[in-house]
Amino acid sequence: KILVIGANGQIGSELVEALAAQHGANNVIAADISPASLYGAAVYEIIDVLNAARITEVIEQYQVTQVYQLAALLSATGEKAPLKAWELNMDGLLNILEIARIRGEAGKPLKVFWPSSIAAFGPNTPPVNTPQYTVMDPSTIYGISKLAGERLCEYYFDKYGVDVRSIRYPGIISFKSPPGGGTTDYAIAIFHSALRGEGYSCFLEAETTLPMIYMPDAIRATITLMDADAAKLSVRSSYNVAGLSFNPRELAAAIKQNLPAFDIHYAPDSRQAIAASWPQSLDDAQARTDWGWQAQVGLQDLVTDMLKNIRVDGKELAA
Ligand code: VAH
Repeated sequence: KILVIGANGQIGSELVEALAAQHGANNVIAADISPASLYGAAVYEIIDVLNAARITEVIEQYQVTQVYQLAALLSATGEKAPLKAWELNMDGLLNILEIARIRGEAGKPLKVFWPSSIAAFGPNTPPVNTPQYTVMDPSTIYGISKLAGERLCEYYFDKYGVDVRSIRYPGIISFKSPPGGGTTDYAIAIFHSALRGEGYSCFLEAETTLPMIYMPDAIRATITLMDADAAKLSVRSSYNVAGLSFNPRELAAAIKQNLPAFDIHYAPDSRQAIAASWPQSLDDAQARTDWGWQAQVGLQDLVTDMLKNIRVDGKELAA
């Protein structure tokens, strides 16, 4: 059985769907701190990831063998509540790693997935084709929690043999669930504005290039890594995974090709400094070598698919 904690989030909601399709809906337990609202999972439990006893109770009840720990506060939200972000992001991960250690020692091993982020890099990280191993000086509490989390994952693997696996996600673009307080979420909000026939006021500067990934590629990367042969994995901190890189100007131009009336203007806010501290593109050669990663979705396909599928205010709209 597979447990997804943070199932109501941007990644969690789609990961539950994909895992249910692969393993059968009754083998996927969707859990979040709030009641099941958005994503009609077959099996749903309320879990606060800061409550280790509750996590253990659900793992025991369903004989869980895989846990995806996705509950977190993202970059922009984290800067408004740094201590809350640190506690949730770090203690949430530590609870899962400790449970996996204890169960492993009792002969009931858990395979764990935990998301890192390009936010784990910082202003002194080489920004173009950022290597798997490099300078990492994150300047947001979210990024600091991701760097610390990566070190914890590698520590629990090396010291206790916990089979924890991780991906440094780029900015994830999707249409199924509302984004959760990220800096890269301009690239989702822009589509809502375009489809409402409104101009978009972008909170990043036109030339701020960031590594991004379309949700279907992000989900495929996650499941491929979790299904990979453990012996092939040379990285137990977190893998660089690249989708595509673009900036607001390039994204707006691609949208304009489909919706000629669309217009963008720029009103950078505090999120510009966050984005400017992150890389522009990633070297994901290690993921390609170890577990066959290969991005499939480029900018034109992403724009076409988003315009076709995004629901603005719950209404289907002809793109
Ligand atoms: C954020 N979408 O903006 C998340 C992600 C790389 C960005 O971590 O915080």
